[in-house]
Amino acid sequence: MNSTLPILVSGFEPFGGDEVNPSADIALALHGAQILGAPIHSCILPCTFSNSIELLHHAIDSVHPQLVLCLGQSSGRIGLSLERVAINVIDARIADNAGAQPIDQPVMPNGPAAYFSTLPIKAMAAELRACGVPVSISQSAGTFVCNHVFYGLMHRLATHFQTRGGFMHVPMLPQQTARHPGEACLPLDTMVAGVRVAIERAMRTQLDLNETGGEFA
Ligand code: PCA
Repeated sequence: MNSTLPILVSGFEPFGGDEVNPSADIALALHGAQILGAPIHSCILPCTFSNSIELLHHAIDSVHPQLVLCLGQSSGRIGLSLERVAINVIDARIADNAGAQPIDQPVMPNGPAAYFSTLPIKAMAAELRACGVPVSISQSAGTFVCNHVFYGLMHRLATHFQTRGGFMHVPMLPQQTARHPGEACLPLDTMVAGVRVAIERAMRTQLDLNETGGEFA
């Protein structure tokens, strides 16, 4: 892998009535930084089914990244959450930012049922743990716009063999807990540092660690 090729990091605009989305703040904070000599390009995606994948693909085509990490805000996750799999289903619990609420639709009508992340998620999780950042492996990215974009990313990268990609959900920011009582949160600085560490470990790791990130049902 050519380590000087850029890294693409995406975040989402706020949704569901929130005024901020930590994924966008993290992506913007990393824009222009370098990791192991590779410049980071960030883009903010709309929280819409209609054009989020198209805009991500446009960013991939203009940046030519060696690695893509898409970020999204989660609810109910304690720390940073590395997604294992994107599924070919949309089942929106709320309307997206354009008012669309598709139910039981495929992301790609002729696509496979699922794609796995091609990032070394176990190694990334181990690195974050070693740095004291709360982290877990997630077996489901949900069925809303994050899973949609994750699926669209992996569908595109399935024929871009030089580019690895995956998805990380992040918890809320402390200022969001007034609107979301009881939700876990992390300070922005901790999440920015954590995403940086995770990307760096991914760049240094070709073969993922063989350690458990599994769960009981
Ligand atoms: N989180 C939502 C969509 C955008 C975001 O940041 C999700 O988990 O699907």
